[in-house]
Amino acid sequence: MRDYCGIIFGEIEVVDELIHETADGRRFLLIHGDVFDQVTRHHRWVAVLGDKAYDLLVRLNHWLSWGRRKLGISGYWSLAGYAKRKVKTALNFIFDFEDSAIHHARERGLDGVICGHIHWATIREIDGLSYVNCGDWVDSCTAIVEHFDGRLELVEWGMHQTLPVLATPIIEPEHAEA
Ligand SMILES: [Mn+2]
Repeated sequence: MRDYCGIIFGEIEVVDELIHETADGRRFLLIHGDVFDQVTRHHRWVAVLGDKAYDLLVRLNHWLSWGRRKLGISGYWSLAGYAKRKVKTALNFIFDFEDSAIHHARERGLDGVICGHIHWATIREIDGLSYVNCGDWVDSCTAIVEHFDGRLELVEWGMHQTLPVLATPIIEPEHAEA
């Protein structure tokens, strides 16, 4: 997609990254996040293998969902999500990714980072900065919304209830004055 950077479709401009200021004055680095992924950066073949495995899990889940519906079990359940929660290496990968993203945001003097890439939705505080991941729309079906007061919330498609917001607004003195 980087080949399309700079292209504008109506009100939508394709950019590599953006500094987003929320309504309450917090500054976030808005970025896809692959730059924080040591695997895709240094071990291309592992990334390709992982991509194929993920595709397979999403496909298997399609049949599993069908079976669950036939059995009258309601609600969406993600096999890939289950695998990610259970496999220690996957969790370590997620934590390394989050740390790398937060480290990058801190170096740039920002309040946090909003990214995606790893298909793992969350809003967390890490060492005083906000780590926000929108997840994905192919399996977990999650997104991040900003309320008019600047509060960020993780929303899940098809769920009546939304996940609790773990990020508390951080207003730095310099932003409060503005
Ligand atoms: Mn990606």
